[in-house]
Amino acid sequence: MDIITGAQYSLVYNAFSFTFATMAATTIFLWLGRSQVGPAYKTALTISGLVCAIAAYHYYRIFESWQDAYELKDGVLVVTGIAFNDAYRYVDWLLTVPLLLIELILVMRLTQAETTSKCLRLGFAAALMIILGYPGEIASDNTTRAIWGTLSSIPFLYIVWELFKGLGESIERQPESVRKLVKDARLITFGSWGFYPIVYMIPYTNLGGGSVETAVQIGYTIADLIAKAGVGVLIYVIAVRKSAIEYPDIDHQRA
Ligand SMILES: *C/C=C(C)/C=C/C=C(C)/C=C/C1=C(C)CCCC1(C)C
Repeated sequence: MDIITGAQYSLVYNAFSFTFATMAATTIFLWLGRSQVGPAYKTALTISGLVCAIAAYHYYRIFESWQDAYELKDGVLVVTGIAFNDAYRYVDWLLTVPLLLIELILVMRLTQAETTSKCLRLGFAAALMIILGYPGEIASDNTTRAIWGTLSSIPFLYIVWELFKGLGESIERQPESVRKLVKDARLITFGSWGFYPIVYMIPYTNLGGGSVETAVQIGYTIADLIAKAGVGVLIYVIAVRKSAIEYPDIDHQRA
């Protein structure tokens, strides 16, 4: 473990705690929101809530692991020898990243055949991207990190291509009032996802060890908040608007 300052420790500690609360609250919001949408959109909200629930659990575990890794001795922060467990993050991503792509596809309400084939291809590519990134994340030397990072970027580029090329045509078929929102959801997904490989490269900067650890933890945490809670709420708004058009008899709350 790298030596970090007391201020860096507190910053990461508070960020993990805040993120646990935000993910848990968003889960409740998204699941309660199911009652405001038509039947075709309920699964999209169930899955969006599930993503935040899985993340809330893992942030709680990450938070505990962070507490176990350091202790204050005579006013000085020291490492306890219990390693901070980065695997929670990657296990979380392995579950949530395919689900995030599925929630985006579900809210578009494509044909059944299109939905199945896109969910399978994108879900598989997303899982592969995370699996290939992990050996690099835990590697102690930067060459190994670069090799696995490069391999992981191949499925990542495929996903970006599918989001823009494959889903592009389907977006043009969305009702006009939600077309821009669906495009925004795709753009925010792309923007926040693009942030992860940048954070992954922080160890190549000439920041000191403790600052690298802090910047990586804060960077991934911000990206997770946008990609999971932020996109989840956007999916909710799209689902409510589309339901108002497609199920005029349901009493929707305006969103
Ligand atoms: C909720 C978590 C999300 C949306 C995580 C997304 C993660 C990525 C897009 C990670 C991508 C990576 C690369 C493209 C190369 C370097 C290794 C990774 C795994 C950080």
